[in-house]
Amino acid sequence: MTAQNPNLAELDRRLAEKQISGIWRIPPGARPGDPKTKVQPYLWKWADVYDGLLQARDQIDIERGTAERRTLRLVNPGVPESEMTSHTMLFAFQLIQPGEVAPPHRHTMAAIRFILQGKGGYTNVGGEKMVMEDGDLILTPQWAWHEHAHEGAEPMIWLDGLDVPFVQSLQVISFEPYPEKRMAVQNNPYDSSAYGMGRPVTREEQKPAAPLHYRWRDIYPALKRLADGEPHPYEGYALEYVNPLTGGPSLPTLSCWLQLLKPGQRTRSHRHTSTVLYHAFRGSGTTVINGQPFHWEKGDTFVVPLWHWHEHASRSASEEAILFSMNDAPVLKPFGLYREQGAGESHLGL
Ligand code: 1HN
Repeated sequence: MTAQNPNLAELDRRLAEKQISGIWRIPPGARPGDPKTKVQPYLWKWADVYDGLLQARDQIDIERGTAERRTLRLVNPGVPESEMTSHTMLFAFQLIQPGEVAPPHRHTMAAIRFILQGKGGYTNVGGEKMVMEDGDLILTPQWAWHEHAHEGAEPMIWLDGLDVPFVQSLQVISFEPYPEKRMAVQNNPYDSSAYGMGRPVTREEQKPAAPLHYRWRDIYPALKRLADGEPHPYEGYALEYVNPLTGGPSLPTLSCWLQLLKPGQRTRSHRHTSTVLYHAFRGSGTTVINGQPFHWEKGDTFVVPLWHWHEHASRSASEEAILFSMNDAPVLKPFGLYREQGAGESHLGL
């Protein structure tokens, strides 16, 4: 704000020369009563993503040093210059062809993979070979070496979720290619979560610090059991993928959920200071975000920006809807910045 008083304007100018600024220069609008975000509610259609992946399949070869991943990012129209999905998180879709290897590397960003289609691909994280199946969630903790490879017959597609813009905002991005062409697969007979809550007894300490692989075949029956009970007013039926060692979120910066809406089910509206990226894994529904309806079907992806009222409704009379989601609540809660507010009754304008 430019000062009206010429003496004050002169003071501001002299201070600015010394890299000093009076707090009176902050415009009143910059101190909103409510959190404000540039991130906009938005929905990406599966047909557009899928078509883009198929075209990229024909034009991009996965190569070390150039295109290390055949990955499409979802760009939020409110933060276009960042090419990120929100101010804290990135959702991207990756396609790998039979016989290809996405070369090994590591970075200070944490990543998750949620598997969408194909068979025979695997991710190697820190030597642990995890074969990908539809609906599986696989974690790549920060600074863990990882590569993807495909021993199957048809293209594999998965959803990548990362904390890139958050790590970027802290200016602590580091990236390192693996010193060799391929990562070795650790010579242990199991992957860390093949036996649910059990851990095979081995002669040596071969186990990783925490399980990295959450299987559809385990989580889906668990979600169905949850849906035998009372629904959560704002979430329907939702499971958070927890780190069993800490009881905390999937990763230090990201929390992943799997959510079920029964046919015709609708939730009440609420808002919170975390941002959520949703991917519709099954079924169809409508999410109303600050009064604007977003209709989603299997494969669509949408963002609920922070402090935006939102409620979900299933749009099928016979089929359940399943939403996979990732949120940034873990980077808010430790600092007392997580807030949540529920509305009274549903005001879903369907
Ligand atoms: C990355 O390393 C992968 O390893 C996928 O598959 C997506 C997006 C931004 C930065 C790094 C991967 C990524 C990424």
